[in-house]
Amino acid sequence: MVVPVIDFSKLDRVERAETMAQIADGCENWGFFQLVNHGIPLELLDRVKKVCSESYRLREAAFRSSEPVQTLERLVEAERRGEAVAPVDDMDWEDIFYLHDDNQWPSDPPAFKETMREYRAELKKLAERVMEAMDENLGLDKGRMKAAFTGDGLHAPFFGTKVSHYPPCPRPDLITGLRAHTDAGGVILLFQDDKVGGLEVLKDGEWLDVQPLADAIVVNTGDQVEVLSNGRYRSAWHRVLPMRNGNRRSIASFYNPAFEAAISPAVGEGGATAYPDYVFGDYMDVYNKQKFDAKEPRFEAVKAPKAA
Ligand SMILES: O=C(O)CCC(=O)C(=O)O
Repeated sequence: MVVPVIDFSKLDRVERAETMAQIADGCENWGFFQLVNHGIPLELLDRVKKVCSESYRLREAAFRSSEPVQTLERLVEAERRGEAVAPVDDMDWEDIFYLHDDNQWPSDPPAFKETMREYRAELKKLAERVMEAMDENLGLDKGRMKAAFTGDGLHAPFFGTKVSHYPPCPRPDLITGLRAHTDAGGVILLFQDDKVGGLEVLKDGEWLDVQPLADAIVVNTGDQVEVLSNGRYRSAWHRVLPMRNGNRRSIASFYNPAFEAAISPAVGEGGATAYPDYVFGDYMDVYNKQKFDAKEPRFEAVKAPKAA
C-alpha cells in the first residue's frame, strides 16, 4: 500500500471529478497524499534543495556537538562498559530551523533568503488551492477553511516553514529521527528528500512509508482540519526513522490558523459536534507541551473552562 499520488494539474482539466475524489480519499482515508504537477516550478524546487543543503553544510559542525549526538555517545559508551541502556525517548536525531515572516533567516548561502521567500509564496498559494478542494469535498462554501483560519480575513494565517535535516545516525535503534505525532495546525506541505526515506504514516494500525518521489509535494492534514471537518479528515500520526546512511532533507510548510482565530467544527452545525470551540492560540499552548502524546486530551484541555 502506498500513499496516494495525485496529479494536481488534472483539477483544471476534464479529469476534475476524479481528481477531487482522489483528494477526498487522501484526506478521509490517509490524512496524507502526494501531489505531482502541482504548479511549483521544478527549477525553483532545485534551487530550494541546493540552498537548504548548503545551509546544512554550514551547520554540520554544530550538529556534531549537539545534545542528541552527545546523548547517543554517552549511551554507546555506557553500553561498552556493559551497562543496560534504554533508547532515548525525549529528543530526536534532527537538525532544524524555522522560517516565519518575521524571524531571522540564514544569510548564508547568499541565495537562501530570496529562494525561500519565493518558495514560501508559491507554497502558500498551493496550500490555499488544496484548502479550497477540501472545502468543496466537505460541502463547505469556497474559502470557508481560509476564512476560519484568518478570523474571516481579520488576521493573517500563520505560515511557517521548518527546514530539517536528519544526518546519518550510527545507532538508529537508540533514538528516533522525529517521534510520532500529529501536526497541530491546518494544511502541511512537505518537500522531502528524493532519495533518503524515513518518513512513515500510521494507517489502520500499520506504519507505512511515505515513499520519496522526486519533485512531489506531500500534503497532510493537521488537527485544525480534523476539527473543522468535525472528524471526517483525521490528522494522521507520522514519524521519521533515523537512517544509518544518507542525510535526509525535509522542508515542511505549515498553513495554520492565526493564533487569534476562533476554531469550531464547521460540519455538523446544528447537529452533534465531536470537538469543542476554542481559540487556536490556546490550542497551541497545550500542543507545545503535549505534542508527542495522544491528541484527544488536547481537545479536552481547551474545552475545560479556564481558571479565573
Ligand atoms: O521531516 C519530515 O518528513 C516530517 C516533519 C514533521 O513531521 C514535522 O516537523 O512535524
